[in-house]
Amino acid sequence: MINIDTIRSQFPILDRRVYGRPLVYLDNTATSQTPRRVVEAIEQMYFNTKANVHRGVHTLSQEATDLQEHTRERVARYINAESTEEIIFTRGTTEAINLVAASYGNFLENGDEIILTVMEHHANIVPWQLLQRNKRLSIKVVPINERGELRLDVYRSLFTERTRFVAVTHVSNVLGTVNPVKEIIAEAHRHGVPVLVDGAQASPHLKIDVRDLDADFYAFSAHKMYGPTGVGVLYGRRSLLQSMPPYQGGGEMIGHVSFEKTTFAELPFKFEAGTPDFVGIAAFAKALDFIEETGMENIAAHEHELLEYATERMMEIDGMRIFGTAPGKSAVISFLIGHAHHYDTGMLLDKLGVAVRTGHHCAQPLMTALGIEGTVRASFAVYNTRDEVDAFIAALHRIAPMLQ
Ligand code: 7TS
Repeated sequence: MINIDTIRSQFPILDRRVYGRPLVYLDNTATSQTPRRVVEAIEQMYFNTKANVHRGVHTLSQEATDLQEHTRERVARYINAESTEEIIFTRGTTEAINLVAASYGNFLENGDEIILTVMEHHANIVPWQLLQRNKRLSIKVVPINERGELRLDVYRSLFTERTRFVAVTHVSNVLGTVNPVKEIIAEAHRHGVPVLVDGAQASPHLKIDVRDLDADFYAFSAHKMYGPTGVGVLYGRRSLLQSMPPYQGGGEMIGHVSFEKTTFAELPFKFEAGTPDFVGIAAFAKALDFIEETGMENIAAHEHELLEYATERMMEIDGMRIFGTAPGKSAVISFLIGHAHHYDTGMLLDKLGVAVRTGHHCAQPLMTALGIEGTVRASFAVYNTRDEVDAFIAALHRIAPMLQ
């Protein structure tokens, strides 16, 4: 059980008003809000401990390095990685996926095939398409059924002897579907094919265990997990990371440099060129503290309750269409009211203090598959309340007649 008042008191932004009304923040899928302790950690670091990591003999540099490496240990524990060597800090999920595509992509050859799904975020589509500039690679796409679940029968049928990689989202940022990634990975491994899981929408809401999933790569962003912006994580299986060439070149990632020959640093530093966002990385540990203290089971149970309640009440609205009805889905509700434009709905909700996202949600192929241009999306985090759902529903009742 959670104490919602204690939780909300840690998020000062939740007290603000929009157009004179209390903010109802339902855009958590895009980014979550940040508890005070994370912002304080950033301030403390700038005021007390700002020094570049891994470079100095001096005290501040060592303290900064320790803070960064502490977060690496916390992240490894959070996803049950075997070793901190498998935790690479990036700018976010997008950069983590680009890293894998660019680096592992070197192993792909003309005629090879990659399997993606129709519900991928552009971040897990475009990096793979970029590889097609230099190689003749084909991309095969797993479709969905009417509830927004992946067609696993089709997935299984897509493998050929040229399949070299599978990249799939754990949770859809539009439909909320939680994909059976363990099963998806097991199937790929039967064909000797590695799998990247885009965990951007899973890591804030589900317990992640990369060893249980047997994932080869797992990518996520701190800013969606009550953490700071500008920090992401790529988990990679050690043996794969060891075999892969560096992504970017620069400081921190080398063993020895000469103009004749350069050697690279050990893992994970081989993939961390240049000065990282060490302040953000240090503060990210406080966001993980917040999640662990609150308890992932409590977070999931609370969000699930809000999802059920909101879904049920939304059906009161004439013409309500909800996209994504998979059992056990995550707390994301994409919808349209009759034939009203998603943008108009979102703008009117904003005027009533309710923050939702509208548009294609960086998932245009999914919109095409659904036969729509975009949706309105309400998404929940641990600090949302039933009262906020009531305010959201009241706002929908108010605007629905204006939109018909
Ligand atoms: N993958 C998924 C499934 C996502 O939902 C997002 C961001 C990303 C990757 C990219 O993450 P980033 O931190 O590197 O930007 N999704 C959204 C969204 O749904 N609305 O705004 C951002």
